Amino acid sequence: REIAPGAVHVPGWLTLDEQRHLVQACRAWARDPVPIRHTVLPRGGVMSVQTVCLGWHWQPYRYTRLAHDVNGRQVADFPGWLADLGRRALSDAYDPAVSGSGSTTSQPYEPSAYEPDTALINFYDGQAKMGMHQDKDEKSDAPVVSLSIGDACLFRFGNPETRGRPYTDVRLASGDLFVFGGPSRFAYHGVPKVYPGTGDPATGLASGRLNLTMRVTGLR
Ligand code: MD5
Ligand code: FE
Repeated sequence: REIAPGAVHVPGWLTLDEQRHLVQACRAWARDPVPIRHTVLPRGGVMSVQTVCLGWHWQPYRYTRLAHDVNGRQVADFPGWLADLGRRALSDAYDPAVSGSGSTTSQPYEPSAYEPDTALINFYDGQAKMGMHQDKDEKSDAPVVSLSIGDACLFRFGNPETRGRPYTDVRLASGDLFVFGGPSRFAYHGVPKVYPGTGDPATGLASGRLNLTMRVTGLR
């Protein structure tokens, strides 16, 4: 379903096997080489979400190779299989036959040209939230691919102009794909609520919500 031009939600895109594989991979990345942590914001706030990165380490508001604010180590490489999954995500999200998206903004980006070089893996416990924000630390307007596993959440997708209305509330559940491209790439968005107990333990995640986003930093 196309939520806004270039913003496409594909419910149940990941198979249970793919979700299990991603949960296992995220479990390993959450320990080594840089442990998952609550990001501390420059003004002293602590995010309720826990984050670990691949390829490039994000700390507000820049990307570095070394996790200076955690243990100083270089983050794990962005694996080729994950980039392949990202290209498949783009190609399905912008394929009207798969996503039901209108033809108006289909294929705002050529999937085979997509080379994501960073992933942010966010873990939400039952109380975690993410306030409305824009992702503009990337020096590229390539789409963001977002994958959700575990407990469902309320995802608030806004507009590129203001933090407030108009916005569209979407429930993101385990296995859902969301692609943010074209005019939606720099829209405000947030996660006001997680719905504890709504995930399937068969994914390997007993509680909480995992969100993995792939991005192009535009750095080298
Ligand atoms: C989440 N993550 O569920 C959300 C979903 C983040 C973040 O917001 O920054 O880690 S991904 C939503 C998203 C990410 C990047 C760009 C855009 C939306 N967008 O351009 O609208 O943990
Ligand atoms: Fe974001």
